Amino acid sequence: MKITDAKVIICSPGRNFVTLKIYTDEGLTGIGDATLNGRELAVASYLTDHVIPCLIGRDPHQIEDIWQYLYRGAYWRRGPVTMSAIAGVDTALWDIKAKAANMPLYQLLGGRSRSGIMVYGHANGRDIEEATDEALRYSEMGFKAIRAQAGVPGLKKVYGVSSGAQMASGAKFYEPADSSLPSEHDWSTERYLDHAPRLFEKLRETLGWDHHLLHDVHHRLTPIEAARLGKSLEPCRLFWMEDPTPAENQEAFRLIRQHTVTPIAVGEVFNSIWDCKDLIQNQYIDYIRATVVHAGGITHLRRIADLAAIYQVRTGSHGATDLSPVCMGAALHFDTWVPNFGIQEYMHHTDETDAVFPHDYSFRDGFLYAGEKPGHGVDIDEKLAEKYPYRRAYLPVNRLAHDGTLTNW
Ligand code: GCO
Ligand code: MG
Repeated sequence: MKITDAKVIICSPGRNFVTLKIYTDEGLTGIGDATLNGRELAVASYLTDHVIPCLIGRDPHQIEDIWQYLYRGAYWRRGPVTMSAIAGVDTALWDIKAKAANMPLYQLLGGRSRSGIMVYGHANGRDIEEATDEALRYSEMGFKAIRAQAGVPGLKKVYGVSSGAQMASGAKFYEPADSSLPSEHDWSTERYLDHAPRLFEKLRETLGWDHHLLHDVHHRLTPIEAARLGKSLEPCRLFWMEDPTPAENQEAFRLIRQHTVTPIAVGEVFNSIWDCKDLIQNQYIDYIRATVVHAGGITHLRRIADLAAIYQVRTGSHGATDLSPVCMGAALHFDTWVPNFGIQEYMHHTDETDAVFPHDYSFRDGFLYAGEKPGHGVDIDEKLAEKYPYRRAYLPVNRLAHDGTLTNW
């Protein structure tokens, strides 16, 4: 088989997505997600201008060789743009290989390791009461694991909390890139550290102890602040505390680890095994959240998961709405196979997005199930996609409430 062509499809059915479609001389096609929230066009150019010309004429079955060719061949290794582009190619090639084998992708990876994929949904509210009502709603929808976020008294806008309008429309999600130029949020660590434990006390009081509860810190704390948060949340027995501090310096997690037994998850912004290596080998973390789309595709994510398995670190892949259904489909096949699976994030896409990307995965009673169609089971309706052209949209920035210093959100 030979690759005859490839093209990048950019569309915005509610939000922006970049999809790579690869064509072969045998008529089989495959698609991969290459979306990088807020920097979509950089990946699209990387693919169109620099990667696609190198793919034509290659054998799509040589997935590993093509991965190495793109990774080593560029000389400039790693980074979110490069690795999302490679992920788009890699995912499309696995899709083609599985279609050629007439098997669902998880079968090629090594077969089924579990009956379904436990997912966590996002309950959030402007205050503790609203977040608790949302958590109850998620419990009624069947979720066994719920991530909870609440507004903080005295702060106007906190990332991860839906706007009033979104809540009123009954949305089960917030949109990460909410504006054509970055919107400005405010932050106070002092207020947050006093408030967050109260949210989880209320959730345990209301929901009891049967649900897994998760919380995302969005890299906002220093290691010692994160240690304090982890300690104060211990009585509420969290499934994990996510992104407690930025991980550019992996060593920063040692201090958190020394002070708390609240499990730690990190990795949604990681793009290679090198971002995870020290965290995993030193057992500073419990869950690695790298994804198919941002960490070089299935070929590379498998390597990360295998390293993690040696140290009893489990997977917990990022699955926000800015990762397209193509990524979700591929992730679910990966999750169905991977031996050290932990949990999968699941934020509902909009109906427009679901229509553009027909898929065969399904949600039932707190679990997602990969479909049985050959490939990863997700397609793109190109005609419909054309109706939703790209619209610039950015993630917010965050400033300290008392003096406006730019900080992490
Ligand atoms: C999560 C995330 C998202 C990200 C977003 C960035 O855990 O789901 O933190 O909200 O911020 O996906 O593009
Ligand atoms: Mg997160």
